[in-house]
Amino acid sequence: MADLDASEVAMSVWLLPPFRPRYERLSIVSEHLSVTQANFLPDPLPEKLYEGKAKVLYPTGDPDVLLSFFKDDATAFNALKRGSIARKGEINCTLSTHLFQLLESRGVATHWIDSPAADWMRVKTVEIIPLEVVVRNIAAGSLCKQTGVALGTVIDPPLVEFFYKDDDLGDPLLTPDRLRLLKVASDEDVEILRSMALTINGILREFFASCDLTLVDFKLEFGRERSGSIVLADEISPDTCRLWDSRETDPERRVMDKDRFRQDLGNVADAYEGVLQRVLAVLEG
Ligand code: ADP
Ligand code: AIR
Ligand code: ASP
Repeated sequence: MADLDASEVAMSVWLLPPFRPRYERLSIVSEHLSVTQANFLPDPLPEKLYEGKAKVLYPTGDPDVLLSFFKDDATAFNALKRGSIARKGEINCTLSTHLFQLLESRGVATHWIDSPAADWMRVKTVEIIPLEVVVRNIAAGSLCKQTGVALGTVIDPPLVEFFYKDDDLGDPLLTPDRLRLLKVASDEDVEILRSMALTINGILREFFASCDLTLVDFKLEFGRERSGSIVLADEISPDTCRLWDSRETDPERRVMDKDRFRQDLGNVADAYEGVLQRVLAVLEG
């Protein structure tokens, strides 16, 4: 979706049938997925704009608004490993919804509009900046693999890293000079992304701590609205965050995120469910 062009969306949208409110739920099968079509969806469901590894984007009657369907499909290592995690779509969409709302309430602009069903989110159309912005509070994953820093080393102040969002290239880590060479974002925008990422880290870290979850690291994506302003986009979930059970010290049992799938640790769906339950308990408590 990195090269989504608002005029292309507009072109495809004006041809769509109008929204028709419908109150019965009926199952339909589109090319790749079976969804329960509800009254918020155009009938028939329009051609998808984009299908990625974890989500499908659909146009709406408004070119500035997209519908994002969260799939149960799971991939890792640039889709070399594929599988499915029960209820992942609903869990990731629900968690993202709550976390985007939390961030909005603390002054962080996001693409989130609403969530008309557990696995559907309405978002503002943005032009995705092709960078994966990773914040690390504790060493894990590629940082350990590439630098030899021991797993679990506390990183203070947190590390902010920029990866080039390009599956064909394997999402390489960028240096400041490579960032400038690629011109994917100006120096000024890179500083805005860094500052937003650190603000988001502060808010999420504190929130997850209240759920007895340690926010080890996470990946963010940002986009530009038609007005030019930069907003947080995509999702925040156990697919995109490393979360450790802070009540647990065992290095395998504490893992409550996609690393259970990546490393074949088992009980993957239970871990995602556990994160949702802890978050809901705090929000509803
Ligand atoms: P991937 O493309 O990496 O396989 P997904 O399956 O999650 O990832 O697909 C969602 C796609 O939608 C991503 O490419 C993401 O950058 C893009 N995206 C996320 N939010 C928006 C938005 N508000 N507007 C346009 N594109 C978006
Ligand atoms: N991430 C990176 N690319 C895709 C995702 N989801 C997330 C991981 C982890 C963080 O970014 O889930 O939380 C850092 O990943 P890594 O592999 O660089 O250590
Ligand atoms: N999101 C990437 C993939 O699906 C990388 C990962 O999460 O491991 O392959």
